Amino acid sequence: MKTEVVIIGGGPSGLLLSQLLNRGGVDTVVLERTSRERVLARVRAGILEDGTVNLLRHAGVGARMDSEGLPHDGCFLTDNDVMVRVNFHELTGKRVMVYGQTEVTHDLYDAQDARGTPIIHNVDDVVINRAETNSPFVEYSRDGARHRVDGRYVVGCDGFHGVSRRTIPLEKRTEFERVYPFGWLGVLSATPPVSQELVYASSEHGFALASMRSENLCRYYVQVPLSDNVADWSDDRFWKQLKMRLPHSVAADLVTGPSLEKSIAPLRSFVSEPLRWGSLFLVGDAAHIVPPTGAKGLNLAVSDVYYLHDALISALKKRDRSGIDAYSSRALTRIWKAMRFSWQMTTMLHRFDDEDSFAAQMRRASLGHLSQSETARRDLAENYVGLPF
Ligand code: RFL
Ligand code: PHB
Repeated sequence: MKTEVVIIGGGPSGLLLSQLLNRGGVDTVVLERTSRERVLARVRAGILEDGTVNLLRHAGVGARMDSEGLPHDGCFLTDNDVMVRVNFHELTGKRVMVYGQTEVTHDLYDAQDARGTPIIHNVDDVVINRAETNSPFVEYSRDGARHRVDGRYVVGCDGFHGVSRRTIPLEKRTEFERVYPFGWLGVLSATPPVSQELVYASSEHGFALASMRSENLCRYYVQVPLSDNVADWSDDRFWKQLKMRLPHSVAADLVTGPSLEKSIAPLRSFVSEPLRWGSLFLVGDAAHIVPPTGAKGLNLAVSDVYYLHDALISALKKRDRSGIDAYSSRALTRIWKAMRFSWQMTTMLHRFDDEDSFAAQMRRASLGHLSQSETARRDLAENYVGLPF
């Protein structure tokens, strides 16, 4: 098979890149390790930045998001019973959209099907060959046979555990990493949200987040030790812990119900630089991971896609390579700012096991400052709604 851009990974970044390239007249082939059903069964991000919302509209996949998504003007940060509201809209003129990653991915699959783009599922043993040259090709196994796709460029959208990043020789890249000593236990439940807006709750019992997917579907998280397993957490234990961590006035309205999904995700900050090796580019979680506290992961993948789709269209249709030459440094400038914000939110809101008494006072002082300073709230709001692409 021959195409212009081979995309490895059919998650949100691979599908959005493919959709934008196709609309710009560029042919793509998408290779995905699992089935469509498994990609759509992952419960992940829930918050879309203003720029993400606009790019999805521009890609022709905004209709269902605009009718079913919930625009949010602000959120709450709390320290035990003290609550601070950050009004994004008043402070920045922008809002975020509550619309699940699963739904975004669903809309992208529908749009790609309508265009007839080849999305090949259940591929194994993907190998990227001659990535450093102008004639790369990708091999994979499917249905007991080995296949080959040739392209002018290859883009790795295959997440943190994919093959693309590891195809770049270690001596050609630098990794930066911070692993946090806790994870998030997430529960999805068909119950009405405890609050109209998200609540990021810091408490002496640890962090909790009250989020949602719709008027009758909630997503809640509690900070847990890395050694915990999902089996350690009955629904009952989860609801009790959540209640203890939310402010009393919020917890009083909590409606509980059976969990529809329950999973634990470790928290990590990670960047691999640069995002290009010859004809191979990295996008999204394949190149960087943020802890979920600032809701930045999917949104960062989308800003990478924004820079790269434009650059690839210019390179392939106008023979202008300046965009692909600048891609890595342009994307990394924004990535590091989101890294900083996610790390700061994580540090400000979580309890660290080995922390001293000073750390708890710093958290308290950060939230106290936020409640008193409009400048501090504006800074948080500006980062939360998303820095410009
Ligand atoms: P994905 O979604 O991991 O997709 C990668 C795809 O590549 C496939 N793949 C391969 N395909 C072919 N060959 C191989 N060798 C392959 N290896 C892997 C995989 O099967 C998969 O389909 O990466 P992508 O597209 O870059 O998207 C990134 C986002 O998924 C991620 O950043 C967000 O989910 C992070 N995140 C959040 N981001 C936000 O912007 N806002 C949020 O509110 C938010 N909340 C979250 C989150 C992530 C979480 N977890 C579970 C890590 C909440 C949680 C709990
Ligand atoms: C979610 O709804 O899954 C969610 C929302 C905000 C975050 C992280 C996750 O910061």
